Amino acid sequence: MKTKAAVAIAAGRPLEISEVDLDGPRDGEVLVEIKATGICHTDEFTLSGADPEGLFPAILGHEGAGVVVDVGRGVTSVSKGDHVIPLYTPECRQCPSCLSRKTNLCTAIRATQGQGVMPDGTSRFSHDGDKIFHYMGCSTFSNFTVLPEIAVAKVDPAAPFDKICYVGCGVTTGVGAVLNTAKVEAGATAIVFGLGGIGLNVIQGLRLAGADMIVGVDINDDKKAWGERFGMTHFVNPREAGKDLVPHLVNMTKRGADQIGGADYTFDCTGNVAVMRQALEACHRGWGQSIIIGVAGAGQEISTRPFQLVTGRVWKGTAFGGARGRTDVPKIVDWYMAGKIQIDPMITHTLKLKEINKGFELMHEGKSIRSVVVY
Ligand code: NAD
Ligand code: AHE
Ligand code: ZN
Repeated sequence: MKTKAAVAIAAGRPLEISEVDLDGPRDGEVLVEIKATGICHTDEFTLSGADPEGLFPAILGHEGAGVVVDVGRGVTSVSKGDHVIPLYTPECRQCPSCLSRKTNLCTAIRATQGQGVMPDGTSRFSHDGDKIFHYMGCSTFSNFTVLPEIAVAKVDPAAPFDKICYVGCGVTTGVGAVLNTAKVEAGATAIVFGLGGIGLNVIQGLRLAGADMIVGVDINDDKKAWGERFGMTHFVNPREAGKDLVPHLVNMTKRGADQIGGADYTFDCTGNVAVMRQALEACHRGWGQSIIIGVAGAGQEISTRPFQLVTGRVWKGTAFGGARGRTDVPKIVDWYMAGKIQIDPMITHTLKLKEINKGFELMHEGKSIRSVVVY
């Protein structure tokens, strides 16, 4: 079949809208009509050329929602007409990682996913006979896409596609980092670095968990009002705190008799390795945990004095908020439908596919929280 898609031809180039060829689903695969897709900073990261796994030409996008329109042989868990969210972290429930119950990082198809192909080693996308790579196993910047059955979560059909597509990455990552990875307890103090599409969801996760003090840190002052909307209690612009940002944050979070300071939990939602260090060092001595969510470019490394860890601070990372997609994503959609979490106000821009490059410009300019393309 033919489908409309935004194709990433090469690193650093705007996406090109074209009609591409899409082969139907093979055994264990489903064909999904994508109804809406968000644009996440990770799409920008890969398009920029900073992603060591980046392949071109590819169809990017990993934050979608849509309808199953066809199924391959052997598919049992979804049928035509089901509303689904594609999962860049699938959940096979059979691999050693899924069975361990210790991680959400299903390994069933990770190798081929990183090579931009389906589990059988081939791509379903092409143009004039030339292969186009899949991206993160999702390729939601195409109106129709093919996914393995284990990489779709069936969700409430009453939920609006143009909002729940955000659950496909940003909402689940932010809220999940708090609830699944950090396991924040009521009364905790927390600092969130970077108040974009992920950081604001960390903030709403912290509010849900009952955190007392939620400090937001961003170089863009416009983010102060955004953070406050979702539960942030204090805001710091690092450009004003200068070199003293970490002591400033430690001082702000002093509580209790010992007056040592430092947060119980910090979250990096920037992808900047210097910020990751600040986030670790702004943790409380003895128990503070710093969660890395941001994705850093090829060749970049984190560093700190080992003494920071010797004295009890913990560095952790999280992918997709530690969520097991087929199990947890439908629940998060239900939370949204029940009004437990907010999505609508974070979707600042709704675009047509032909306007998708505008979504990347808005992100660069710091003017959007989430842009969503509606097909
Ligand atoms: P975004 O562009 O919407 O937000 C980034 C925010 O960080 C912006 O508000 C920006 O002003 C702020 N910022 C930039 N430099 C800063 C600095 N030095 N100090 C403080 N704030 C700073 O991006 P997003 O969509 O929220 O994504 C954030 C990061 O999370 C990206 O690196 C993205 O690739 C990553 N990500 C990771 C996962 C995961 O599963 N681990 C999932 C989604 C996104
Ligand atoms: N390809 C990059 C890493 C990118 C990365 O860390 N991706 C996150 C999801 S970001 C979603 O917006 C992730 O899930 N990582 C776990 C995994 O298995 O990819 C690189 O550095 O090579
Ligand atoms: Zn993402």
